[in-house]
Amino acid sequence: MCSMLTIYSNDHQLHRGKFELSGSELVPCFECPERADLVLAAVRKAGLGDIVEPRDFGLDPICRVHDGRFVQFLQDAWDLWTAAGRSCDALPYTWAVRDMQAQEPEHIDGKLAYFSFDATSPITSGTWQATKTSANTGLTGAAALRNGDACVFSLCRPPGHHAAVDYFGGYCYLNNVAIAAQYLRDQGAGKVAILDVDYHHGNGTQSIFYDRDDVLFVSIHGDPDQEFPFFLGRSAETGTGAGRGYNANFPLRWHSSADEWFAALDKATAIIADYRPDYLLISLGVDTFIEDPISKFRLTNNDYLTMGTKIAALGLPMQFVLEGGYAVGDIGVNVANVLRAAAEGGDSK
Ligand code: FKS
Ligand code: ZN
Repeated sequence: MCSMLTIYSNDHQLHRGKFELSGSELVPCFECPERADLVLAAVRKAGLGDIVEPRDFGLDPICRVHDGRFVQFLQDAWDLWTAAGRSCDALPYTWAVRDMQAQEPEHIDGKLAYFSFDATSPITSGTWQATKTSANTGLTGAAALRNGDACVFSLCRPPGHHAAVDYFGGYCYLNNVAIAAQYLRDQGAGKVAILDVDYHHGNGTQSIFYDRDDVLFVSIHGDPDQEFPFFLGRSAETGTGAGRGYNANFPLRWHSSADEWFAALDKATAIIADYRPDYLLISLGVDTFIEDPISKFRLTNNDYLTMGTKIAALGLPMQFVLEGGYAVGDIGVNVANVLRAAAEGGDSK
């Protein structure tokens, strides 16, 4: 049994997108502030341990992962958007593909396109502040691990696992789990493993660490032949250069059962155990839930207890970093179930 430290800030409420495009209709954003509010309430109710505010780490640990021009763009985007006379959320509408020239244009519409890969991630007046605090929420959790905490939960919002070195998308702007992993390395950790259990492939995290052997990335997710983000996440993607063999993808078809999901988890945890990392970071999305409105797996409330138990059985210091989950009525219960079971199985040191 270990006590679970939670890191949380109200700053996430500053990021409140209005609409996203869904099957050619504009619908209210699935990634809404209520998600984090409900997770916080469930964590409180479960009495898992202390809940603290994030510290401010400044831009340096962010820029250890992300391109400086991209970070500057995220800070400037809303002002450039309003200067262009716009008032609703900022969204890109075109992208540089294949034989086009990927270079940063002058106009905000071009910059939005250059620094993104999809149109589901609105930039609003409070997006940068919420995003920066979300990264600090991950960093504060990583610092707690470094200080000897065995179980930590970074209640991040906006999420991060789709954001790469220099592009945002999939509701993600900065890659919280990657920034935390890099921070652990910079603070002297030898090896870090990232297990991504969100329904969607963590393309950003994979891309950031793809050529490295010091951070292992393992993901279970909807098959990219059927599911967002479509262009990364296949099982043949195993890493490149020094990183060859340090990336593992377990894509599963739509409507896969909980048994199939847990069979993949067993393979994923075996790879992590073999790697013998100093720390385990978990990109925790609960959009694998049977009632999730945008996803097609079939996990139930109790399956999240099993998930927590199996992750804790690795016996590693662990940091959970919140990613997706859109069945708002159940997001709190499902996240708290993973954390409670993980804390029960966790090391007491
Ligand atoms: C319905 C299609 C939605 C975008 C899906 C983004 C998923 C985001 C996530 C994260 F953890 F990052 F939040 N397509 N209109 O759940 O992976
Ligand atoms: Zn997801």
